[in-house]
Amino acid sequence: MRTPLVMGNWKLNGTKESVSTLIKGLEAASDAATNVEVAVCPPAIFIEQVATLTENNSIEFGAQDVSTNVEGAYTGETSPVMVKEFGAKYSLVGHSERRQYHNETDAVVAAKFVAIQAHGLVPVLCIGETLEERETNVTTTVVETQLKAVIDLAGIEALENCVIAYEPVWAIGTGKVATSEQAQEVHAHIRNWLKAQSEVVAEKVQILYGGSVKAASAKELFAQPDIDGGLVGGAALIIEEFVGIIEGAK
Ligand code: G2H
Repeated sequence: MRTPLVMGNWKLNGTKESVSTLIKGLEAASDAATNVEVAVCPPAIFIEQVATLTENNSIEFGAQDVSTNVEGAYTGETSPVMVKEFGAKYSLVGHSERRQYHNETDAVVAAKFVAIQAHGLVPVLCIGETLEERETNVTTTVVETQLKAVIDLAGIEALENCVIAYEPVWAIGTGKVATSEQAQEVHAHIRNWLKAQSEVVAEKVQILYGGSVKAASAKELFAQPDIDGGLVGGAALIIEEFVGIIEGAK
């Protein structure tokens, strides 16, 4: 059985005060949900604060992005080693906003995936199609291509120790959540496609759904056999919503 994972992606949001309020508001729900793992991905500058605030509770944390480089003349970057030093467990990689606004290609995403694992973090590999791609019926080709770039570089075994987040781009921050049937269909396709390469990976890998998840939609989404939790953006910034989503994963 795969443990459900509910992960908040705070994107470019937060203040020292709101970070503290959010973590304090989440810890009781996280500690009570013994069969659900709860994690947050704050902006890099708040990682130290989150590390301190999560020392005595069950909330895990990760970065939203890291460099492929460990150190050196790379202005503005955050190293996976730095993130690890503060006790992070995860790093997102390949979020569609990174692909879109920072021109991250499948090759860049694959290199980051390898760097994240090499330095002891678990990559949360984000994949998903645009609206145009869905409407032209190439959703499965798109997600396979995005996965294949990582498998070609890292090997299929590397996916034993990662999380996949299926995030249809058309559902991100738009309020348009994929129906549970639409999401399950793609999740099942991903798992079957992986199964043809490794049964162990297919059984083990958690596949999260992301894209406008709310407390009201979480329970039905998470009840699907191939949906192992959620990557949550906007609703992760509202304590009651995020707690409701955690409840939906129990
Ligand atoms: C998708 C998701 C979190 P939101 O980007 O990664 O954000 O829930 O706001 O659509």
